[in-house]
Amino acid sequence: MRKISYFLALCLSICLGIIACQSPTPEMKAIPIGIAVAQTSNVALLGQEQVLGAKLAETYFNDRGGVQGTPIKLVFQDTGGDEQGASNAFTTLINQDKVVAIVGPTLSQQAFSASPIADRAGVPVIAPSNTAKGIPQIGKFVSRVSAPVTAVAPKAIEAVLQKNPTIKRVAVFYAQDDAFSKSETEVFQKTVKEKNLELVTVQTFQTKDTDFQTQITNALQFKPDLVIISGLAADGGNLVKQLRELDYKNPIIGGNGLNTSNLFSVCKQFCDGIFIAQAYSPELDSPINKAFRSLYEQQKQQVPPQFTAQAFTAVQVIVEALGKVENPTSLPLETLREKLNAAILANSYDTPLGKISFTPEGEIVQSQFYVAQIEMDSSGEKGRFKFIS
Ligand code: 1QQ
Repeated sequence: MRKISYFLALCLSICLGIIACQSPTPEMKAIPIGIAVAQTSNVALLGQEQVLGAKLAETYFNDRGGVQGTPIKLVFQDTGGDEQGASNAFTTLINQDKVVAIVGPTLSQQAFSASPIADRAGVPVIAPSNTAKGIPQIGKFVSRVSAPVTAVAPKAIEAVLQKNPTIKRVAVFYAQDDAFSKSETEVFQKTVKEKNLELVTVQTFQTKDTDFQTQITNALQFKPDLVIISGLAADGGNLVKQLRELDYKNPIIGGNGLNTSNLFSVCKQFCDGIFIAQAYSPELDSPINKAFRSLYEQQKQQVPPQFTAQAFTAVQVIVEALGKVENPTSLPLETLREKLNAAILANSYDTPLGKISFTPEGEIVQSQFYVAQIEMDSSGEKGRFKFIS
């Protein structure tokens, strides 16, 4: 008797076990996607533009049925401007918010700390603005929609030389405490040499610096025909302003860190004329870019900037790749993250940046790049990026 009841109890527990194992995980009501960019600190000058791009994508794709009928839900964690903030934001998104993937962080400097955390946890990361060498190589879960400095930076030098063929002597400035700036200046310096220009001086600063008198005085002794700056928006803007105040009159190239209209309030009328290469053009003639541009213009009454377009694109890639995964909302989270990463890398996308895809390593494959020049109005308060190539 005892044996029979033991046998029955065993059967019952096995049956219950099977039922429990086979019952699907509760279906997600909305698919959580993490957005970890700089909403505070000096880096927010760049991060603010990314927040808007991600939100526009959330609205746009949810209006079109989300992922196989399930909406997406963005979960924001502010990274601030440093490595620790980015690592904390990533950890919270992975463990607490249980996101399927992360878009972020803003800076390459932050990515080298934060993205390995997601990679170890098997969470796909799409970098919306990390352009330094080595980002996709962080790990198999890390890819980027921000074209690398090698693809973009040389375009600015080519455009300046077209307009000013007599340029010979080049002074380079870069922020030595920032991974992106160090990577970008290497490309600028290499291009200068390849174009047979003379690199007359290399000056360094820190991204938190506000006074550049010493470096400018040093550089101007060499009488440069061109100044090239790799830094971020606040430091870069102040450097431009002080160069002009100290009577430097020749062309200036700004790198990707100066690629925001938030620069205008820093260098005001002195921003006028800065050349900046672009990985996005608002003029791109495609239905998705027109839709994106019109959503942006409804909010901002101006054309969308690169960082907004790249953040939109990062969310788009995740949404469209989720659409390629079979029954994504009924998969265990770990499996979904794994399959999503494979789908991200395997597919191609028609985005506001143009048609893009990825190398197996997660590097963006993108074909169109542009150069813009900043044009300030006479008050020095308002400006725009005028595309010249
Ligand atoms: C990087 C960058 C920054 C300028 C993005 C805001 O390109 O850190 O890689």
